[in-house]
Amino acid sequence: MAIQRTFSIIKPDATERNLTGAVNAVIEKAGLRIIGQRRIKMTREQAERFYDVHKERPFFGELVDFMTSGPVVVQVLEGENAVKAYRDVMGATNPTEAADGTIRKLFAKSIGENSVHGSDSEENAAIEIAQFFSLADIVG
Ligand code: DAT
Ligand code: MG
Repeated sequence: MAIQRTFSIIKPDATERNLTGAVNAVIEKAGLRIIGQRRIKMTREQAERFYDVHKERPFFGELVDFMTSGPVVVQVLEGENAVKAYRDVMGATNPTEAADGTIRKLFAKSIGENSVHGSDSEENAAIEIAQFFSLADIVG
């Protein structure tokens, strides 16, 4: 498998508890390199666009409220098979179903406040990275 890039967000429940470094330690221990990183406060417009695929789901409003409730850290991660490698180390969406040692098992508060986002395909990774980063801010 080739070296790949994926997009990550450290969500407001994690930044609020000062867990950015703790999440990054798990990411780096999994062999992924953080090659772009920025702390931002998402606007509603950004969050709605980012989660557009979920706009018909009953939790959409709650999700946008949460993602705009505090600072997030947007990241570009690089490594071998990075999309799947990051999904594996994130753990299941619902932290009660997440495997031991995963970010969501370690830190997530609930299925909604689940500490991290990671792209689900290489195609979506490219779209999501472009939404938050310019090329000059990614240094591999
Ligand atoms: P993932 O973040 O694991 O890719 P997803 O794409 O299905 O999961 O959903 C995006 C986010 O929406 C998820 O991280 C948290 C929220 N979410 C998903 N299912 C939910 C539910 N049943 N109730 C509340 N929030 C939910
Ligand atoms: Mg998803």
